[in-house]
Amino acid sequence: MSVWGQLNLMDPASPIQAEMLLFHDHAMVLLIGIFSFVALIGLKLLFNKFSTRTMHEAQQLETIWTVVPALLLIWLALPSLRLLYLLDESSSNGIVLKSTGHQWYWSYEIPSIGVESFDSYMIQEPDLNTGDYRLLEVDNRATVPYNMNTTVITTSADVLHAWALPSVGVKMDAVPGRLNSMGMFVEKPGVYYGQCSEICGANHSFMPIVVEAVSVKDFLA
Ligand SMILES: [Cu+2]
Repeated sequence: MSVWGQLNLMDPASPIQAEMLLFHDHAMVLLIGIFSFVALIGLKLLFNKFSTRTMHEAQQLETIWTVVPALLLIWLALPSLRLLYLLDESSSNGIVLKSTGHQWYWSYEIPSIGVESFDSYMIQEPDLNTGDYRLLEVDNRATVPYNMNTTVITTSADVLHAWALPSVGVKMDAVPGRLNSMGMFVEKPGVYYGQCSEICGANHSFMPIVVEAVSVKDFLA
């Protein structure tokens, strides 16, 4: 992947992540707009000789610079709230993928089809094949069906971890003694990469997450 490619967000593989990307762009429009405007005004003030020493009030101007930012904030807040509630949506159908964080690997379980707990360790650098991603490949991938609701349940066996899969818009804390669940809907077949997202100790950087989305038929096989 090129340097510039790495600066982009990953391509969305779920409707939720597509919404998040749109919201990111929406927020950036506001952010870049405000930043440019303030920079412009700042420069203009630096380079002119106007003085405001004798000006005590400007009611109209003050009204405008109060109301306009308030409207801009509403313009930011409403889509943000919408996204928040969309994220909270979870369905009770579909399969459950249970992921447990350990120092320093993940283990997975799919109880509804009788997949017993298995460990997913990072592949060490000397063992990588050509084209593999360094620090991202694992020996046993978690598998989920695509175009179907999946619930991810996560917990931890030792310290805090976080299960994150950016391209499907899932990021969830793995807390010892507690189950967190989140809806996941992968709409395209593929292999998706993520990393533990809570500083969890010495090998925090070396417990990647790999999920493979396959068709329901292949999944059951
Ligand atoms: Cu961790």
